Amino acid sequence: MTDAALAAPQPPVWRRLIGFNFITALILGVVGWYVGWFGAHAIHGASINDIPSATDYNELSVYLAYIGGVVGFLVGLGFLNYPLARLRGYPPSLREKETGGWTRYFSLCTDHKVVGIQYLWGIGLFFFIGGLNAMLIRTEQLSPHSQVFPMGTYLTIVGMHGTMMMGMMTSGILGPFANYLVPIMIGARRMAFPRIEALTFWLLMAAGAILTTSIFFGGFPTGWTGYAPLQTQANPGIDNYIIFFALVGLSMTLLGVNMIATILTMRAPGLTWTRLPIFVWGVLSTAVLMVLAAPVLIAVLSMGAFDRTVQTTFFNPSGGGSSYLYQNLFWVFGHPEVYILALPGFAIVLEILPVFARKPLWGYRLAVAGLLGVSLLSWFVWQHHLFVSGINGDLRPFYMLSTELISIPTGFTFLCGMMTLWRGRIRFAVPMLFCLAWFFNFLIGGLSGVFLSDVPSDVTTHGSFFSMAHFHYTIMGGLVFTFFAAIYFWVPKMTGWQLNERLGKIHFWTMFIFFNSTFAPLFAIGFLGQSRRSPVYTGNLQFLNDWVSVSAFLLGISMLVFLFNLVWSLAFVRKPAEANPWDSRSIEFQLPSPVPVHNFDRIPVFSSDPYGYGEGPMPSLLPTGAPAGSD
Ligand code: HEM
Ligand SMILES: [Cu+2]
Repeated sequence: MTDAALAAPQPPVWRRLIGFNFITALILGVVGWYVGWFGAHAIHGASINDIPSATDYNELSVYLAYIGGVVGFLVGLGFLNYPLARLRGYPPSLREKETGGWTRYFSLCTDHKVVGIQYLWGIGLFFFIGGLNAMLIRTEQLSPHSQVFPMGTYLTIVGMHGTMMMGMMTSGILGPFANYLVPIMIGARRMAFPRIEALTFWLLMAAGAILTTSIFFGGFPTGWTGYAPLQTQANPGIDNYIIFFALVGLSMTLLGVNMIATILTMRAPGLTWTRLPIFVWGVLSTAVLMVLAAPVLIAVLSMGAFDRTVQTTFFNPSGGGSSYLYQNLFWVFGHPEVYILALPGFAIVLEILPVFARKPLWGYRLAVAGLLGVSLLSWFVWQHHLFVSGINGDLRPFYMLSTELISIPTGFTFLCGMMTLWRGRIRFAVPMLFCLAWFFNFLIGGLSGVFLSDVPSDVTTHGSFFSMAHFHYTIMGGLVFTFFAAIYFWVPKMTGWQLNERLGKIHFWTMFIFFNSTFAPLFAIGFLGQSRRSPVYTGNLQFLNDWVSVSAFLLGISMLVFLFNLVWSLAFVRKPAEANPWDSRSIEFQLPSPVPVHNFDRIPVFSSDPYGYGEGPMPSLLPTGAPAGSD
């Protein structure tokens, strides 16, 4: 708490624990859950005397219980206070921003920097749970027979891992880093809708808890795609999947709207479109995808929920529905979704490379065109997921072509990145290492994607471990590596403490090596015929599978190295971070670490883009006129 504003006397801790905060939210969440649960039993005609003892479930009870729980949770955090106060005639305010101390991380806070840090820890928690599930999958795969878990449990673990990872990492960059950085990078003091910003975070946390508790309702057998008709027939654990993903969709839509509104309307004087940091362009193109794709997800899941509760037949052929409808709608969301994961990664690479190559970003406009081109094309490819579904084969050539076209704008990103490195003075700091690894991993991910987008080869690789290897190379090798680049690059700025460089390098090298030794063999395993979502494989694949499992465990350990670094550096060593440890020209590094509550004393005026390395002295906003270096 370096901030003078926050050093004002705080009420004692016991006083801060009473009121609208995390504890109240948990209590009201449980209350809301039971209200919904018993309400559903009442609707189903249980007599009032039976309701208190109603421990059986019906479909409706699971939905109403969790909806009640989420509402109670949000009310407990205080999300109704402001709208109600306004209805009673109180003037507008941003009072939630002024709170200080650690308790603000456990409450509704409208400071975009607090929300960014909340997101980092919150997503990190569920990423860890998703990772543990991956370890369990690889434990089962140590043997060619179903050995460790019963079949249904195994499927639940696979689905839980995939769904958790997709749902959480979708906001993996925009949640922590765009919320924290976009206002600063565009010279604003807050996001356009600060309460909606906080809402997106708490919705996501509620969603994560709901998916995790799916195990109490028997889990779900569908994997992360939730295909009907399996979905319609599954036990109530799938309701948790549906509520989880619908809430994630809601959170994504609101996050996207907020980003678009902020970037369009709140840029400081002089910040023209061609001066916008490339990271902000990446956020904008992702946000557009979020706003257009996520509502489709909410819609398709709602239809599934209706099929399960009130006997509609959207996806049920016997009532005139079709499971193709589910598959199409899901992938109309699902394919843009994979670019919602990938684009922020591109943006981080392009943002960080110039700093460590000491060169301006090469081909700025081409890079922007690449980001926008990917988001546009991603709408025209979804049926490549249905090549072998039996749907009309005449559609195949179009989707094959459109999918391959995406490699052109993606190539722009590669080209701009490579040309920025060309003849640069490269420093191999930890964030840079993670960005360089992105080139390697994403190239393999992209090239293997060609085999899946070409119908003749997809017919044999679809549904095998080959596609598993492909998308882990793009999502984990692409997005998750840049996620760590962003952490090492910006967390010192966000927290004010340095991360240990040596541990960072150990983390990088172990993660890079064991990531590749986990996922590269999966291409071969896929070609040799092992199918996805099955604990059983032929005996001749055991050696390769054991190799992969051991590598995966070592990969898991490399994550523990990171976690250790984080906790050790931030909680114990606490070496203060400099304002500008990387000699960056970007505006957030011209502010003190951590950034003060109001970001800027005066709103800055921009006169150039942030990539003018080698072009005169660094800009300075530091209040003390501290040396910002020159380059
Ligand atoms: C420690 C790193 C990881 C390991 C060892 C790992 C391993 C696995 C394995 C073994 C499967 C199941 C394959 C099957 O039988 O179908 C799987 C599925 C999946 N993984 Fe990962 N994974 C890791 C990280 C990630 C990350 C970071 C993401 C995304 C952000 C991710 C997304 C997925 C998805 C979407 C599925 C598909 C689930 C489904 O079939 O429904 N994984 N992973
Ligand atoms: Cu796709």
